Amino acid sequence: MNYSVIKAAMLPDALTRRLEKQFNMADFALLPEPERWLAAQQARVLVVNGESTLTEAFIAQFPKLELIADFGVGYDGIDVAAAARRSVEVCNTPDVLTEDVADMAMGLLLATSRQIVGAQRFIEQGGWRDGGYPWTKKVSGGRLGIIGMGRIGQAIARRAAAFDMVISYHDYRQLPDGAWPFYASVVDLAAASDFLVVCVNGGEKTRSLVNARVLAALGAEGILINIARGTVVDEADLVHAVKQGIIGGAGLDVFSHEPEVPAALFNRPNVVVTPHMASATHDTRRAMSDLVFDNIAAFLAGKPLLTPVAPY
Ligand code: 8YV
Repeated sequence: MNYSVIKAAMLPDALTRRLEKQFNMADFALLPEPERWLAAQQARVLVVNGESTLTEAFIAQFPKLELIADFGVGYDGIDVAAAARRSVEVCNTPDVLTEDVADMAMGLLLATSRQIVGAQRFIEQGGWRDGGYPWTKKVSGGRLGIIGMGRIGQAIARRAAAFDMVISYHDYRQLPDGAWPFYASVVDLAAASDFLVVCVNGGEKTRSLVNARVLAALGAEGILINIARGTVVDEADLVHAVKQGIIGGAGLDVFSHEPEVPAALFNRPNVVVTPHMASATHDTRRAMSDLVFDNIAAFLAGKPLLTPVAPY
């Protein structure tokens, strides 16, 4: 059996079928030994997703590996430097999911600030019969701090501009065009914001970038939104801040130990949680699938990758 393409993560069924048909792709986790060992010796391409963890030791199991194809834009779980040392290329799925993730950030921002989920629970539990729902926090015209002004951050800024929001940002570098005020310090950005949206890359460089100090600076009226990676926010500090009213609320699509979500965040009117679904629309998941397929097809035909990644 020829195992040149190996699936090492959850992928959409249609993409899996297409890769199986075209490249005879095998599922690493499902292969029985000794076929699994044989597959590892033969594999030229590994297909993974944005939640995958590929350490140097994991990559070393595949001596003939040439490409890691990531079904996702985030590749913080892949040791890209270790891959590069072995001349293994990495590709991801940028751009095609930008608008969906930005939509989700705005959805969480509105749902959390206006307590849309809590208000639905209020109706379902019969609360409306005893009076109206408590007043909530105004979004339009508010001060929005964006952590990570890349493609997704800028897509959020475009949407927020239509809500007349006043936008500032933090990034590891200041953008050359200076369209929005830049804060070198996340604490200072939080102190100057009513809403703080996390859309920076995950990984060691940004681990716990949003911590107790940042949350204290955001303050008792402030709302935190995270559509990036759970690792960027110190989850214990966040839970403490929510429980103690140190921040006003949180809208979260990502968590530190997915699929586990701290139960302390449940059933609070000022907290909205979703299961890492920001890019999970039919259109976008199809576009991501096509991009993964096209990258692999190009690579195996000896052509350049469509969307290679550079180590960060
Ligand atoms: C996906 C993501 O949920 O693009 C990313 O980095 O985290 C998401 O779009 C993930 O890659 C699918 O498993």
